[in-house]
Amino acid sequence: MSADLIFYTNPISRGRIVRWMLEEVGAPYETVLLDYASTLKEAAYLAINPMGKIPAIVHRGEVVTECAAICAYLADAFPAAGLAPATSDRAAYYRWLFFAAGPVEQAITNTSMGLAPTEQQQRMAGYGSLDRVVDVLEKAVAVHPYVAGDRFTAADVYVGAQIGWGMQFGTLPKRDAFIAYGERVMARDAYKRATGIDDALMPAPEPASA
Ligand SMILES: N[C@@H](CCC(=O)N[C@@H](CS)C(=O)NCC(=O)O)C(=O)O
Repeated sequence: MSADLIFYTNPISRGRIVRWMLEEVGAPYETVLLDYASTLKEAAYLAINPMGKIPAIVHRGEVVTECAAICAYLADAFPAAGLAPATSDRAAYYRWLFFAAGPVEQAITNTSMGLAPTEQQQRMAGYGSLDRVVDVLEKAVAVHPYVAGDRFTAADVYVGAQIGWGMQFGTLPKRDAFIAYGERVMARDAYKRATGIDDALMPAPEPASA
């Protein structure tokens, strides 16, 4: 019988965000590793995610894709982990989760591809400009210890991963608020466990040629 919760990933991918969330939740899951050059675009996986992208999860037969959606879904599916605020208290939680998955992600991607909207285009681009996004994100993580208040939630997994990787790859500036927030969320045991698992799955480096 197949597992209740299946995780499709590759250690060199956004799947690391979902691994972190899975480790926060603490439910058992089966990992299926996919290869960029082959299995990711084969029919068996396209039947799960027709985008041919990772990560994805299948929980009790239901597919969830998109990292931010997976984080929110897992928080709701496993309420004992306490990773979602009460439904009456989700304003900041939804706001910053979607802000990170939309404007932040798009601004970082476009900028790293050398695309910068003109002032006119910024009105149409959902993120406006990278500078504006960075300023708003900085304030969002500086008000409270966590992005939705005093308690760590699934939104911190996603926002924390965006900020951590953004600073690591130089796509976000190393502002004090980002550094302090990044250190806070990445100090979590679940983050360290997830990183350890994915690091151990990394391909061995090519031997240096003589
Ligand atoms: N919006 C998606 C992005 C997923 C994505 O682009 N995944 C990359 C790896 S980080 C991928 O699968 N790329 C392989 C490809 O497009 O062929 C999410 O948040 O999950």
